[in-house]
Formats: sequence, structure tokens, C-alpha cells
Amino acid sequence: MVAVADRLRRAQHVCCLIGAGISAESGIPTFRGPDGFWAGRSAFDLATPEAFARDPETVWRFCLWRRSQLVTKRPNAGHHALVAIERLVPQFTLVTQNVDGLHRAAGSANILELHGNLMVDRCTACALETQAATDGGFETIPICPECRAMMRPGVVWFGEMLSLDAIQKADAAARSCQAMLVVGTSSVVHPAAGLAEMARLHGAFTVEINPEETPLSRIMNMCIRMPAGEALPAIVEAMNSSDRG
Ligand code: BJW
Ligand code: ZN
Repeated sequence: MVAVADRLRRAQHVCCLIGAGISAESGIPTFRGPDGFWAGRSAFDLATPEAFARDPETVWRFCLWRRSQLVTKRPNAGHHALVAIERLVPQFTLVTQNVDGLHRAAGSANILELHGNLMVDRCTACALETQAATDGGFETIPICPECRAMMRPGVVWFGEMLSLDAIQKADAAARSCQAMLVVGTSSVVHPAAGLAEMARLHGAFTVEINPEETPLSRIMNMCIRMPAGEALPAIVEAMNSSDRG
């Protein structure tokens, strides 16, 4: 941890690329794996525009089920440690693939939500965005208050473009940071996974925090095989110690 803390301390700009694993310790399932959201079902029936066009009700029910879980979930020690790191370095960019909003709830400031936000509804016609109701299910699929078209969950599905603003800022952060922490992601979804490669290519010190190996492990400068909720607070502790020492 001391080596990582030292790198973060010396960096002008730290970028963190986050995945679902950080929220696992808040009780939110990851996507892949035997206990993941998609276990026993096909991602292509739940997370593509084609699936929504074919069967909007099923996609909406999946979203509502996750929302109902989310309202009881709170940020964990990993989320809070990222807030602490942001306050300890001159420039910090948090690039998250997560749609659960827990970074904002923890108090992170400079957040790029690459895959949108589960608690947002977006109009399929005029793109109006509204904050989702948190009081459970619906009788009929939500309708846009402006143009009466069908609303959809405000997340990014496979085959859809990410927000241009978010991906451009994330790309710039990956190119300019001196250190990148890649936390709790299987690193199989692009363009997010490419950001870690970009950072490495541009000379950043890259650290993976994940109990499991990923396709990007071999290009990392360091891999910490621990849960994020243990590794990140330990890094903050080491940063504070080096500050005092
Ligand atoms: C812990 C832990 C603990 C557990 N502590 N760790 C280039 C090459 C190949 C394909 C493509 C490419 N460019 C684009 C594509 C296509 C596609 C893609 O990437 N496909 C691959 C999967 C093959 N990408 C797209 O379509 C993207 N759009 C795009 O690129 O547009 C332009 C374009 C379009 C068409 C063609 C070409 C270009 C959009 C991607 C949108 C992803 N959306 C989802 C669903 C959101 C909606 C919803 O919520 O329902 O986002 S997919 C899902 O995966 C979700 C996640 O954000 C994302 C990443 O998952 P993540 O976070 O890594 O979670 P897991 O479950 O995979 O992993 C958890 C990890 O945590 C594990 O490693 C554990 O070990 C670890 N862990 N406990 C630390 N305590
Ligand atoms: Zn509308």
C-alpha cells in the first residue's frame, strides 16, 4: 500500500476507473458471475436497445427490481476512501461504469458516469430526463410528461453510444493522469476498459484492485488482490501516514 500511496501522493492528477465490484460490499450484485444480475439470463435480453424494442416491459421490470434494491443501499468504505483520495490530490477524476449513484451519495465531486444512472428516466423521443420515482413499481410503462412518448431507463445499453461529453473527459483524464486505480471491474466492456490501456500507454502508474484476475491484469504496474473496501481505505491510511512522516 505504501508504494501505491507514494505514487498517488506524487501525482498531479489521479484518475480512478470503477466497476460494479466496489458496490458489491454495499450489497449490490455485480453483473457477471454466478451471483451477478445477469446470472441465468442473457445480457442481450436485458441490456440492448433491441431487447427494449422487442419487450420494453421485461427490461423495465428488471430496472424496477434493481431500483427497489438500490433505495436501501449505502456507500461503503471503498466509496468513502475515494472521496478521501479526491481531497488529498491536486486533480482527481472518478470515471465510473456504475449506475447506482453511490459515489455521489458518498460525496465524490468530479464524477463521470459513463453508463448513465439507473435512477433516471429518459424519453425515447425528446430525451427529456426525469428523476425516477422511488416508490416501487408501475402499472403501465412511464410516459414522457412533455411529448407522451415512452420513457426508458437512463442507462447505456450494449451497442449504444456513451455520452460524448463523459467519454471525451474520461479519455482526456486517462491520457493526462500520472496514476490510475482500476477498481472492481472485469475490464471486458469497451470503451471503458480501453481507458486503462490508454493511461498505461501515456505513462501513468496503473494499479488494479480486484480479488480476481482480469484481461487487463497483465498490463498493470501492480495488482492488489483484495476487496476494494479493504484496499482503498488502507491506501488512504498510507497516504495520510506519508503526509505526517
Ligand atoms: C470486486 C469485488 C470487491 C467483486 N472489490 N472488486 C471494442 C471491442 C469489443 C467490443 C466493443 C468494443 N467497443 C465497443 C464494443 C461493444 C460493447 C462491448 O464492450 N462489448 C464487449 C462486452 C464485448 N460496448 C458497447 O456497446 C458500448 N457502446 C459503444 O461502444 O458504443 C459505440 C459502439 C457501438 C457499437 C459497436 C461499436 C461501438 C456500451 C457499453 C454499455 C455497457 N452497459 C452495461 C449495462 C448498463 C445498463 C444496466 O445497468 O442495465 O454496463 S453492461 C455492464 O457491464 C454494465 C457495467 O457498467 C459494465 C461493466 O461491468 P463491470 O462493472 O466491470 O462489472 P462485472 O460484473 O463485469 O465485474 C465485476 C468485477 O468486480 C469482477 O472482476 C469481480 O472480480 C470484481 N469484484 N467483488 C473489488 N469487493
Ligand atoms: Zn418526450
